[in-house]
Amino acid sequence: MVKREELIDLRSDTVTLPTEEMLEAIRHAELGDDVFGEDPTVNRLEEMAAEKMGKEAALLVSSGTQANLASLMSNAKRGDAVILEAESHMYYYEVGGLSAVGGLFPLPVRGHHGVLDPEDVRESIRPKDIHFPDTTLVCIENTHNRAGGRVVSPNEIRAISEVAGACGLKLYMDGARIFNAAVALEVDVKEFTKHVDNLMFCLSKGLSCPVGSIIVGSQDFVDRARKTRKILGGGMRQAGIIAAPGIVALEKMIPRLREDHTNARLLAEGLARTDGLSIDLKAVQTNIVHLDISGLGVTSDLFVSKLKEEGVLALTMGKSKVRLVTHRGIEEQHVRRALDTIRSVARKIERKRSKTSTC
Ligand code: TLP
Repeated sequence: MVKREELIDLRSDTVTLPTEEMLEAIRHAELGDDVFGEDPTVNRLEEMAAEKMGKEAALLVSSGTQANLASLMSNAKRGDAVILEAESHMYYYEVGGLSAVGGLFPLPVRGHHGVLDPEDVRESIRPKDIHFPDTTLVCIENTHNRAGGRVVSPNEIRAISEVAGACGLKLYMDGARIFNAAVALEVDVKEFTKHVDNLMFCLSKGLSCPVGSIIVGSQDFVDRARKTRKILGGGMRQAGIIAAPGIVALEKMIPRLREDHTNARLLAEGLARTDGLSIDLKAVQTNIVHLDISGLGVTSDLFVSKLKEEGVLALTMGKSKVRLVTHRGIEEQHVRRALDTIRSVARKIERKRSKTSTC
């Protein structure tokens, strides 16, 4: 069994630990009761986030899932229909919260590598009719998790926003990894945010904070989201201990996401040259690598468990797909070691398979 400290954890960028500077910032944070609006550190982080995103206001929440749910509920009323990508995190991984808690009716639309086609959006909007729920919101995800960290470009967002706007719908972005998108295209994050009404982004992923996500939008929208957060039990008291590392993240941690992208590319290119494994290299645009192992003839569960025995942690993404994510703490040397391990596990499976098939 490989020792915990020797494991190479490529399951998610959520496993990142706070930096020393973040821990120091937590230790010295000026605190107050945030439900009374009196935590100066939270207030400062929210102002910084709004400014960075080019919007009026921001709200710190506990998680990306809570940010999405509070945002959906603040953008649409119970019974409304919401258009979202069929593989999106909100539709796929959030326990159906938008219906279970928000009372919203999802209209999933399949995108192309996670990107909605504006014409498909137009067609999926239900006309005003006594039989239909009101369609009031379109949601996009950037970068797109299940599409392997694919960037939705500012032009693609603009085209969707034109259809949404023309039909009187709001546009919301799950921008959990929006800074990865900005770093990948080397543009200011406002190039993405200017086309959406509101969005959320996560502090707790590549930016390395221990907890937290931020909702950003108009003052009026954020006021509603604040109330919705309270309904969801998400009003926090001395939340400055969460906000303090968030400030460090916004000030210092964004440019280094580039290293994660470089490491993901190194990993992807190495794996693409391995028998039995295939990767769509064009799809590797940020810090996520999707590996297709169907050529090995084993399930992804088995493959992932073999990797774990050898000290590499990965996630299954379906029967024959495996996800690897780079992040702070994964250096080039770890990528090279992970490459050797993954290749050797694949080779062993191949060898076993060819032995059994010749008998
Ligand atoms: N994604 C997690 C898992 O839930 C799959 C991960 O490891 O990638 N939006 C997007 C696009 C996300 O990828 C995630 C988390 C969330 C929202 C939810 O964030 P949290 O985990 O903070 O609730």
